[in-house]
Amino acid sequence: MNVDVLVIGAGFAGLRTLHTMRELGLSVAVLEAGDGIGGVWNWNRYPGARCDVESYDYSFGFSDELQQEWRWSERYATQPEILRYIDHVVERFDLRRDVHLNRRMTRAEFDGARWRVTTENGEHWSGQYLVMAVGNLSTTKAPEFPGQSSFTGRILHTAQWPHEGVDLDGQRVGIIGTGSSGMQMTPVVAKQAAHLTIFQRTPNFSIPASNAPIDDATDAEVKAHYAERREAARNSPSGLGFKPSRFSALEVTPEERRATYEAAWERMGFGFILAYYDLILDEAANDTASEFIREKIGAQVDDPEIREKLIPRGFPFGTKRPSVDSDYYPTFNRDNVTLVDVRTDPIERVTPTGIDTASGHHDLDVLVFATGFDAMTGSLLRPEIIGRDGRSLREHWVAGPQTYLGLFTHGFPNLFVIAGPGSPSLLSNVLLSIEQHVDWLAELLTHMREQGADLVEATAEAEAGWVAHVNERADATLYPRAKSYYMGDEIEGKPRVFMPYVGGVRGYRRILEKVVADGYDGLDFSAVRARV
Ligand code: N01
Repeated sequence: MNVDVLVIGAGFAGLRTLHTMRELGLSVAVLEAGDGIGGVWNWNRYPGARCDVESYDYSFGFSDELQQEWRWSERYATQPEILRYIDHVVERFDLRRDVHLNRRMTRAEFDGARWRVTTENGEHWSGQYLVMAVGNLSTTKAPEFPGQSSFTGRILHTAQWPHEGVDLDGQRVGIIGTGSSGMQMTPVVAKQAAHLTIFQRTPNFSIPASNAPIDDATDAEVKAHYAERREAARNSPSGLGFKPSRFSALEVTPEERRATYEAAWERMGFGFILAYYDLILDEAANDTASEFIREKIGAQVDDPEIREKLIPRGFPFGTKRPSVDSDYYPTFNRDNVTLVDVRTDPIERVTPTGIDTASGHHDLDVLVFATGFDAMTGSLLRPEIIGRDGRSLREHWVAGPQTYLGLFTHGFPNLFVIAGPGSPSLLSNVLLSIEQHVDWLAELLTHMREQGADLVEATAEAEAGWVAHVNERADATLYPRAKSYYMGDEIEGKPRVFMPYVGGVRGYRRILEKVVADGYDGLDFSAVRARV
């Protein structure tokens, strides 16, 4: 089937692209690998899954009617509530008819004018534009331990959770991984399971979510000032509306600093990192925050040995994506919960009845992998994408993602990546970053139509300049100090480069605006009439 715009992925990014491109009068088809709409929110159905960005901000801002009519029930929405919201959006804007489920793109090739796409089920599609809306955390990572196939219980991955749910009542459950997914799941599963064993490799920093139901007065207040809230988010570094402090953590008294941290701990979630402007820039400044959080984590755990295992050390707070938790640490005070530190007590093998670590055997009925994703590039490099001159994206990105503005790749005309590597993406409220990209692309395509251009491609110079800028900005921060998925550390052999853009949502928007003001600087347009 031939359309103007082929979109890969029916999560928030794909749906927003569909809606906006349709409004431009373009024909659009969205190909989705899964059997449902919703992207990560369709896949990640593990118990306790919820968003750690506030509901009012983690929602579409393009329609005032939509944001006025939708009623969020909690400060941080659960996965089922977000999926209901997505469903509402799909119905309200009549999106379903252009979404094609169970169509995993396996190959895309540029033929000089259009993108020719093949799906796993053998279908052929073509589009003048190819929009990759595949998400940054969508290709799951599932390590294989020796003996794993002999396990007689059930093996699950948080990001491929069965739609019908899993009854964990009275089961002996093991969870490998203590990132956001593992941390969210732990307190919920501990209440259901007969016994829960957590296999932890790297203890991470976590701030309390301070989740709460939203009452009518709060809802009315937010909705009365929604436009200002969105504007504040757009003008903040992370798209969460938090303004960074103008002060250094090192220029205030210890008493002042403590009061600031106490307030941030109670309310700010991710915003904690902005309590002082230099927390992510200066190690001594960061140490003050890291130490405060370590103390707070320790205070929640009774047993000194377990406490010691849970306290993060060896990397600055915020450099490895922190979590926002609800009762994670007190869960380790329960009698039915065991913590295994696999750095000192490594997993040796999976047996038919559980896991053998160096110190002994752990009986399990269910083994959950909360081991995360091949982040940022996983879903872009899994399919074969062949650009101009027969060069593949895998070849072009062999040393790490090469993009201009995180949107374009030289040699791949009319291919756009939404909220991908080289853009604020995972360092931002990704929903806001998605909308920023889609709106900017809509402007670009309108410009192309007005100019009679069919193709747009980043120049090699613009791409090289942007990659250098992304790295320079990252190197001026503490981010590269941690082993993290921002740096590609989660997958062995992945190039070690910093992938998101640290310049912030507001700074990035200014760059996008300047590119337009400078006549789409860094982009080449050509008028080869598309062959359909
Ligand atoms: O994945 P992760 P996640 N042996 O990569 C461990 C978003 N998210 O699914 O740190 C033992 O963070 C690994 O250990 P280590 C959010 O952006 C959002 O939890 O590599 N352990 C780590 O502990 C988040 O950051 C929400 O040493 C192994 C864990 O598995 C992102 O998704 C909710 C291992 C993986 O943590 C990913 O979170 C949930 C091995 N071989 C997720 N391999 C929201 O609320 C890996 N690990 C929006």
